[in-house]
Amino acid sequence: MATLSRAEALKIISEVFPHEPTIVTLGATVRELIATVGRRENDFYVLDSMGLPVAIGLGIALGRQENPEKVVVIEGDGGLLMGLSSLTTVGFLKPTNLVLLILDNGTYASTGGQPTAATTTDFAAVAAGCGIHAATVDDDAGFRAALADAKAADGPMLIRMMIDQRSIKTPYLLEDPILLSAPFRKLVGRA
Ligand SMILES: Cc1ncc(C[n+]2csc(CCOP(=O)(O)OP(=O)(O)O)c2C)c(N)n1
Ligand SMILES: [Mg+2]
Repeated sequence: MATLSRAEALKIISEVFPHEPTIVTLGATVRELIATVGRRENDFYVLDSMGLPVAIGLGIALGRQENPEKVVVIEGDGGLLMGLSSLTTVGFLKPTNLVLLILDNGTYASTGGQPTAATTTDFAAVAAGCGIHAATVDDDAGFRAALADAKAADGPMLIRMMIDQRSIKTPYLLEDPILLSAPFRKLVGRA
């Protein structure tokens, strides 16, 4: 049973991966990350391009193969379902520096809590079937242990992090996406 909220999960992720290039999905997850952790130059906010974070993370990871730092993707269950086919390419190309973190609340929480097919889909089994090392975790200790594994892993890893339905109220992010992504582009451009 999930015991952590999305904001609590995001805080733990930011503690384990404070400086790594991080592709952050859309909707409330972006706003909660900014509200709980603040803006970081290593975060790329995907905003409304639902389903693309894994593909974006894969491209960035492939471009940094000689850099030991991990590239982290934070995706929701609904977003992963939309971009599920990207997992086959991750398993095919196996970038050693890619970490996929799926915050699974079983719903499209950002748009009203409609249930997703994640409730009947075993993401860890799907990832394993694609050739990606994977784990499912549902509490603080499990999150931290799996994140430590992913940080040390010699290959791509997917962690399905079961979270509860709690959301925090946050203001909309209405800035120009080009300007918003400038610090991240500068960071990966020089690394
Ligand atoms: C192509 C597309 N369809 C729909 C949306 C609207 N939308 C924004 S966030 C979201 C839900 C995302 O669900 P999930 O990835 O599970 O994240 P959660 O909100 O549950 O944290 C939807 C449907 C969108 N941005 N793009
Ligand atoms: Mg969700």
